[in-house]
Amino acid sequence: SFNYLQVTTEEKMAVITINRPKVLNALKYEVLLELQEAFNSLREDNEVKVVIITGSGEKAFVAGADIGVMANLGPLEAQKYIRAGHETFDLIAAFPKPVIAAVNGFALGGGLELALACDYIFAVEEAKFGLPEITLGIIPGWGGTQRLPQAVGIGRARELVYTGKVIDAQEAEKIGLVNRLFPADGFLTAVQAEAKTLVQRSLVALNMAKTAINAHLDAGGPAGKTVEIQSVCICFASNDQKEGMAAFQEKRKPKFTDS
Ligand code: CO8
Repeated sequence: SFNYLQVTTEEKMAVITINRPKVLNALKYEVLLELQEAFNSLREDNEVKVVIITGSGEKAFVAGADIGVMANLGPLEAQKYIRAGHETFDLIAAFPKPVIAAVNGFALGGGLELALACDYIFAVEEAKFGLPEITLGIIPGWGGTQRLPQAVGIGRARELVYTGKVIDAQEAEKIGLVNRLFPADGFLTAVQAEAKTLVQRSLVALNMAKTAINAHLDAGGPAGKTVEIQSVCICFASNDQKEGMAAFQEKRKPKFTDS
């Protein structure tokens, strides 16, 4: 019953596939709402112990928030979109069963932020990772400024956020962003085979393990996320944001002039 997701369940594992391949599975607002709906129903589903998220097509996991949607948002509309992303990814991070990101291609911007909200990441050898928001005149706004430093350390996170550079899967594995790489051929089957180990574990114990690890991650409180939301909203009041996103759509280099 979803427009932008496919959800299948087999052997106690659910697979959610984000299905907008023409725009590299970009997460427009309605996709976020559908993700929330899917997770809310899988939470109650006793036939499901593990959730795997992946992207449709061979090119991308998720190439980020939808730049076409964001390009001309006013500050309040931007705030609504930003909050929806936070609510969705917080729901996934706190989901009472393990959630694995199966990154089958580009995981950029909001796509990497989605993967970072999952318990861990498996990827194909050709996957690419990055937070290129700064090249659009904004900053990561769906938890990336908080979760990336936790995943790879503060220096590497700063470099990725300030430069917006995209790294390959081998480097992502080396810096601990990705747990393991697999060939593209048979990727989802390989991820499901790994996830089977979790199916054999106690759901109560898995839930408690996740709760305890999350308590460590959340020990700093919500202040970081609040600052991130305010900061990305400020970017949406700049000319540089309009220029950065127009340049992407016109397939040219942006000229940033705000001070
Ligand atoms: N949003 C909308 N459309 C997209 C996106 C996207 N994020 N990414 C790709 N597309 C579209 C392209 O415009 C293109 O459409 P068309 O065929 O109509 O021209 C189609 O998908 C295929 O893409 P490309 O032709 O660009 O494919 P390439 O192989 O040449 O390049 C890339 C692939 C490198 C992935 C390239 O598409 C790219 O750089 N995409 C954008 C990546 C990016 O900057 N992501 C970050 C977005 S910002 C973000 O996620 C912020 C999240 C939190 C803040 C929320 C604030 C509200």
